[in-house]
Amino acid sequence: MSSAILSVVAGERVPNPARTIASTNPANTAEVVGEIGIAGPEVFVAAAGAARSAQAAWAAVPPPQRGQVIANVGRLMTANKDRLAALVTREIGKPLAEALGEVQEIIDTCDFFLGEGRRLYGQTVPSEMPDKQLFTFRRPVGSVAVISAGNFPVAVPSWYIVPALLCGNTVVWKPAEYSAVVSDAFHQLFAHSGVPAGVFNVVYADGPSTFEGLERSLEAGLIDKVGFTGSSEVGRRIGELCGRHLQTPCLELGGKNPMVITEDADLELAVEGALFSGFGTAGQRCTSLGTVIVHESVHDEFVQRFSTAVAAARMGDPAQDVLFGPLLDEKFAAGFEKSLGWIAAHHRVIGAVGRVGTDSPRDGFVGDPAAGLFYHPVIVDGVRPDDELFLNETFGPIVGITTYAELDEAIALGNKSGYGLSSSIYTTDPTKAFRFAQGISAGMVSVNNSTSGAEAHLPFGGNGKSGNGSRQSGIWVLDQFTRWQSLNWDYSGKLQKAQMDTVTV
Ligand code: UN1
Repeated sequence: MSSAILSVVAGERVPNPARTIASTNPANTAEVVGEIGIAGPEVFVAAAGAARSAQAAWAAVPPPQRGQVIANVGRLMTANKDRLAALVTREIGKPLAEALGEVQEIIDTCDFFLGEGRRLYGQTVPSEMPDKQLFTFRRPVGSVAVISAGNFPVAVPSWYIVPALLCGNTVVWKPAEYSAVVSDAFHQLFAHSGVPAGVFNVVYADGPSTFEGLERSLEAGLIDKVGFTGSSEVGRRIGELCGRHLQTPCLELGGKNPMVITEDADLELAVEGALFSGFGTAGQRCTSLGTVIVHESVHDEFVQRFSTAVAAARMGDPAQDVLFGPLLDEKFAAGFEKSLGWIAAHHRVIGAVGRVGTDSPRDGFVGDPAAGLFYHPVIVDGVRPDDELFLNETFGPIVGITTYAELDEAIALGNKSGYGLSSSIYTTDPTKAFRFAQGISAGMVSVNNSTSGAEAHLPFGGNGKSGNGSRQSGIWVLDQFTRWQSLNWDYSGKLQKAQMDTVTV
């Protein structure tokens, strides 16, 4: 189909896709947002080849000038903020206020890294020997493959692409198919910002073609680093593939993020935090709240207040003022229904469960419930530590609740799932807050705030099943997209041998 969105390799659209799919509006599944041409693995390999060919020239551009290109990206994102956010809302059903926040996140990321173009510091290091000086330099890694999920189609890819480009790398990006219309608008704004053809390539492909294309590219030596955001299952496969080629990918995977509420917590604040991180974005953030671990003495009051707040929350049409809209697409809806199956089999659930339809109405629903992939928010009280719901990410509007008596027990429960992305504690006692932060194995800890809401200049990433320890954002991500080179410069005029000619006093 000639009007389909096509992959871009070396600045050119790649014609004749293997097939075409429709990206639909999840709030109104009858509405097609765009047609996407899905490429075969050879297009991924061609894009990796283009990235490889373009890399040396891009790395030769002085970093402050690359920083200027990143500044242009930030300006164009600002100028197109409303348009892009509206497209995010239409294509993945994210409420408009959140979609605007998401575009703000790439603007903040550009803001941070444009200045890094003037820093990208190395060090001078003293030598053991006289008349010798040592230095360190950050060198670009080379060509980077970015494979990103569509729940944050603007912010999450920007965490890889912006610093990767700034550091002198070239990029092959494989965005999620169900957010490809947003991805195409995103990619065009980079092209208009002065990113040269071949430096940033985009491939619209399905999972199997991406794996095959990535494997072939790694074998051909065309990719030096992979950045992936998505499920732990796919992340493990990518890690295995990269490991065979002696590469360490940057993996940002799932989460089962706990929120501990202590006996002295401000319950109103905790309810607000649990509502936002449990049901905001329909629970489809990797940082969404998984399980509330509440002190037994305040359990009943918390549950009562929380369920009242959830019942009163507005949901529905994401273009309006709602807490959350539909699930991302049919595939995510099917996955969530599967989770609801095992939940229904093992738990007594508060309130309605399943798809909100005309036969299953909900107070506070805005818009037409039958038109989209809308699901009732689910609270499961009395979750036990060996329950599926306690241990596995559900990626939908479900929050589990369990109780504890001693803080150490709450921390152990918080670590039990084996994920370790985000976490939160509501307490008025600083000692408990610090003890929690020290004991919880999570990349991110919030005190008196929800589990979600990263800032663009703080390290983002997780432990255990949530990743391989890599961190994104801020200066920390520079270690993903550069490699340290040491340089030793001897001006003594003779061969000095380390250790052997070391001067001792
Ligand atoms: C994700 O879902 O992959 O802090 C990332 C947050 C968001 C990012 C979530 N800004 O929750």
